[in-house]
Amino acid sequence: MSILIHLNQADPLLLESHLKAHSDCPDLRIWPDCGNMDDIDCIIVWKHDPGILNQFANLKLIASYGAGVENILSDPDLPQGVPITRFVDDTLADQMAEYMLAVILNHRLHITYYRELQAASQWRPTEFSHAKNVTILGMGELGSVSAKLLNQNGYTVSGWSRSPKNIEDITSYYGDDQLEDAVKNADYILCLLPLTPQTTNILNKDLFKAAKLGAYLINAGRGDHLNEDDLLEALYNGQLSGATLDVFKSEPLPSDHVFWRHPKIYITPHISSPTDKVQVARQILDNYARMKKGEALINQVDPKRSY
Ligand code: NDP
Ligand code: OXD
Repeated sequence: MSILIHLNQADPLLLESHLKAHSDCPDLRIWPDCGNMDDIDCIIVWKHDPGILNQFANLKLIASYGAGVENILSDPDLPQGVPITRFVDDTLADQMAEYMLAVILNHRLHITYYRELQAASQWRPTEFSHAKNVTILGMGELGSVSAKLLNQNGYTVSGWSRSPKNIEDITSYYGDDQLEDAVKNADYILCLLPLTPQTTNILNKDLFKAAKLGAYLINAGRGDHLNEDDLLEALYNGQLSGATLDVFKSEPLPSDHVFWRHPKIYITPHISSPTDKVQVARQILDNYARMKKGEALINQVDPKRSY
């Protein structure tokens, strides 16, 4: 049997080389060169073309190349009952935590601002901001590690999730009823939620109004968490002081999008935590072996909760 690699906006050949480095790697095919479709019992996907997954009669495993699985779960032709796994790894969580700390430091210490002043040959010292209250929406694999790193760096951190958390020195809020309380004292609101029907559009004007005046938003979850018009309005009326966005409704962000030229918006091109190819290759082959032996899979997604 064979594994099919179907990646958009990621390099299938690079992943193939990392998979092939392992002696237990089975036959590999790269979309669209599937060969006999009945040979395929596992597909590795990232931003796959919807409608293809139900074409493989012997499919036993769908492995996401990344952590987020909303593209898989929202595929109307998703074959029912085929297990889905996602990428969970320390490297992913550590990178995200570093990104969050870097963005906050950049904002508090005005680093990018000085680069802009340099371009205009301007010497204009400004005090550091002492704002150090952070609320993280989504306290899973990534959010909890970001919370700990920020706390170790002297930030007062709260987290919001579906279920309560018990992490030393981190205040836990949970459930829809506690969302407003979670953000009301935050200088920085970080979104590390999965995209689900419940979290779509969650970064909207109600949340911004509930937040502390002048809060700063960092979204590394998904573009569809954000109501773009509400963000523009909140930046215009000062409800939010700025935003760093790593993810967008449409990626790459179209060149005529208003965000590119907005003075209070900083853009990074979905790089806050890229998949580590070495780790993902090993993890998928381990799950492939487990699937073959009928053993429990690691990092299996629960389609009922959509993440
Ligand atoms: P996890 O599944 O480990 O964590 C998800 C967290 O969100 C959990 O704490 C969960 O609560 C919480 N959550 C889910 N639904 C709700 C809800 N309705 N209300 C409140 N809380 C909710 O995911 P990861 O941490 O691994 O990844 C999170 C997301 O980050 C990914 O889905 C992806 O979209 C994004 N990502 C972005 C990357 C980038 O480069 N920009 C890289 C990797 C991931 P509970 O703990 O109670 O279950
Ligand atoms: C992911 C991502 O979900 O890169 O892994 O966004």
